[in-house]
Amino acid sequence: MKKLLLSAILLTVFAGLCAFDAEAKPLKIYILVGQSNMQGHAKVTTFDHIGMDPKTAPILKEMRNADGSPRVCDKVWISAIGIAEEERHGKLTVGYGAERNGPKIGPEFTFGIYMQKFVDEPILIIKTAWGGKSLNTDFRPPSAGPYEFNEAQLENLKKRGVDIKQAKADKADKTGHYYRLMIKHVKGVLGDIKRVVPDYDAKQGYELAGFAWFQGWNDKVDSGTYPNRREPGVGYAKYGVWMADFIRDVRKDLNAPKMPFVIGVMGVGGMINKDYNPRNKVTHGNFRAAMAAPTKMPEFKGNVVAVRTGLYWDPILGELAARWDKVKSKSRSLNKDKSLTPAQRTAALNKYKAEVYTPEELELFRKGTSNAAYHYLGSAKIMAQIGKAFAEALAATTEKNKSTMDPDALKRWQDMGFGMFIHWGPVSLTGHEIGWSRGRQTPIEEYDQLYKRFNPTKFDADQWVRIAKDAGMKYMVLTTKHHDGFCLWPSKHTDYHIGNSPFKRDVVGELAKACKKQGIKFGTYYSVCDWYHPAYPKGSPAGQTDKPNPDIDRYIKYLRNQVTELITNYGPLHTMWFDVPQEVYSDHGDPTIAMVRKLQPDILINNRAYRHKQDHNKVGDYSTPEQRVGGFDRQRPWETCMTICRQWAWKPNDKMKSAKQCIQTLLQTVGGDGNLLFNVGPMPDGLIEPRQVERLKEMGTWLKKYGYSVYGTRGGPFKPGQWGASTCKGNKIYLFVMNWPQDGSLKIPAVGIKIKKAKVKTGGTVKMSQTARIIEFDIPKDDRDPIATVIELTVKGKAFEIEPVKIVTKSNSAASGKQAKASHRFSKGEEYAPGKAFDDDPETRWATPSGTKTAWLQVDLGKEMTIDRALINEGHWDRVKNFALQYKVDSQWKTAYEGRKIDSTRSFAFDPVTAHYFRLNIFRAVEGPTIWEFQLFEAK
Ligand code: FHN
Repeated sequence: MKKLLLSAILLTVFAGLCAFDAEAKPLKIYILVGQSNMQGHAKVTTFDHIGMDPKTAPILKEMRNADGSPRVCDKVWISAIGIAEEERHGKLTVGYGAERNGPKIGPEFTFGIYMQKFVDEPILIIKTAWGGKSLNTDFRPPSAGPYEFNEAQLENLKKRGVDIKQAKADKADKTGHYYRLMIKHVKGVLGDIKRVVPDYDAKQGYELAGFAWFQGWNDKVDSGTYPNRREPGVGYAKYGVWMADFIRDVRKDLNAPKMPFVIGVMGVGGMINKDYNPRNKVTHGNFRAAMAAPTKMPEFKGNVVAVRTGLYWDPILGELAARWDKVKSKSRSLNKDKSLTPAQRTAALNKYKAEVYTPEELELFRKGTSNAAYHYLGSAKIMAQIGKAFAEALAATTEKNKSTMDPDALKRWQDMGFGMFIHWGPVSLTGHEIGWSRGRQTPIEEYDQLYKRFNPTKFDADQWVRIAKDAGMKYMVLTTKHHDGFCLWPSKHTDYHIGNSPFKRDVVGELAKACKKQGIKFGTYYSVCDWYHPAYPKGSPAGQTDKPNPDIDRYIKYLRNQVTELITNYGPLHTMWFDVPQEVYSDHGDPTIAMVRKLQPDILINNRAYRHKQDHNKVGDYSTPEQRVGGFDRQRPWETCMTICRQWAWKPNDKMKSAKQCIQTLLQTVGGDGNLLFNVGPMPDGLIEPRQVERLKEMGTWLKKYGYSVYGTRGGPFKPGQWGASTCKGNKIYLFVMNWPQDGSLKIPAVGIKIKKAKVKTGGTVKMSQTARIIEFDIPKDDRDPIATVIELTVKGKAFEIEPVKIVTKSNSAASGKQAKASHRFSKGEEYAPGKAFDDDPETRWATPSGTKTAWLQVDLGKEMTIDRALINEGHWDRVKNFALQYKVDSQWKTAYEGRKIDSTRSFAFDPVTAHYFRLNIFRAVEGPTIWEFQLFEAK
């Protein structure tokens, strides 16, 4: 009995500790510092207003219990000073804003709620915030040195008869006082965490996981310290310098060198745009830029971010508040009118109010505000969003720094290898290209009305998914919103969506469901650029026009809301396929990526989430070569996206690729260790064109037979080329021989592998011989498959561990390896020399400087030869628009063949001509032409 009792007691004690779970991680501690707006002057009485906006209503749900009482966070502790005489500490709830006329909240309430959600562990917030404090003096960090009065200030003090010495002494006293108070309090709390977090166990330790700074007002209005406030980049530059000092000193003093920082950039009045109050536009703009300056410093890249709080300003409340200033001055003037009785005064004031506000407006103003504009109107709606944004930004920074692509998700995706891309929307009614035809082939007004007659009644998501499955595709990516801004799901963040078309049905939803049902992975394409959305800076045609009221921050908010909607409503998605991030860079892109990862940790994100200043292949989880097969690469995951016809969206009688082209493209892609995302553009009635369905079925038929050589394989070890491509899995290598060398057998470098067995999977027999250097395969012509002869090789050990090698099959081009010269060269080096077009290696090319519009490439065959056929490989560039194949006779160039387009690899036959020198003369190219292979074949 006694033993049972003892173990019961132990159990409860242990259970108690479990609240903080035995293998408790270090307690994450977040520090919130600033002045009155970090104190927080948003009264709890303004909470209801949050619920009146569908966008913020979900936040209110997190802030209140079902019975409407404020939430008390069980796993968030807080210690706060500066909000009241004494320190306040306990479980986070309302009332940790400024105490006077409370209860109030600052950013700490939603910061704590959302930060705890992000980290999913107990957290501690230490908040030190005092009203009316500046960075230049009160929070001045030690390494900023003493405060120096400038000439103008000293002048001014003298004029006011102030004792300079005393003034300097007073300033010295004040200098850094609140910086030291902050550090002292934080260290005090860290010294005895159990005092504020009863369940804290010193053994678990703590981690200073983030710092949020929300200050600014007292510096912005300080024309003494910042005399040239109107000078951009100069006026407030010192603030940025001291802010950087502050970050370094805090990290040093708290021994947290890597602690991520969020700077809450002032945003009273909203984002600075043409409607911003002109009186303050310049100075406020300069000050906000100075506040965010540290985020641009290399040492702070990725670990100091800015949150532009203007995003969360409520313009309606702001406008109502502006009117209240009139009421206040009216009241002041009535108060001065001694002829009025109090009752008359009140009546007059109420009459005036009724002129200024409608009853609804006054109600809204009362409901939504509780303090002055510089305290963000005391609006809990604004403060709650700011707190959440601070948490998101810190989580994003931390997340980004932990770069968390889910490797298993990547493996699953690579094993799939082949997916369907779908470009669709009301534009299909026109047969022109999606997005790009807006303001070109189709006037903008007409384009934007297309959805009113978009009614694809034959749309059947199950049928599309079946077509993809029958094609051997394992995943699908749909354009949920392309550059034209139209949404194929009933988004609650815009009216420009399928729900407001005659069709009404949720295309994204139905397709996501159908994919799930048939075991196909579903992903969403989402265009970052939006030439339709008023806040996105660029417009149609082709993003080459400027919008009248650009507001990139507002647009990014819209983008993040929609991306969240897609993941939340239709997830889990296998990928978020962003596109054309024209005006969006890392400062907006990284937090978006982190947000997406947070919403779905195993999602894959492509490399078009934002424009990377140096190398777009550093963005996201995989690269996306377009309309060309990417280069062999086993390090950086990649996926070629390509159209089955020419256009992305449906176009009547668009030129469709042959089955051979389609299947060879797939094999060249997986042979390069890439995935192929093959695009169809469904018709406006909702059907995928029968001829495209047929073509896809042909691919499916091939994959039904030989899919084992594609799915779950890796590219190589024999790199793709004109000869073909190879994949490997386990101890198998699959050769896809697409072009047999003219001299008969395929010779591949032995690379130290012993082929134990070779089997022709496409039928027939293979004669294989191997020496230490070369392995030779020969298959009778009749057994060679016109699309790809599949030869399965069995090797000892893991085939993937064989060092990848290139197979350059000597073409029987008369020009192969011959002397070459050209009118232009991309660079002095050999890399893009003319000879690269005659080396039988489809991975090398002759290139010309960008902007080159005409050029020629000449080869010396070494003697007179009679030629009647040429092959030109322009890779994926499609730049040559008019050219001639010429040969020199009596030092005159004559034309053997003239053409308009090469477009990837084409061979041209012409009447036999005899000459020593031949050239490709390019009369017109859209961009610096580049040729990967130029081959000439003797007339038989
Ligand atoms: O402009 C788009 C185009 O319409 C299409 O969506 C492709 C797909 O990768 N991406 C852009 C062009 O790079």
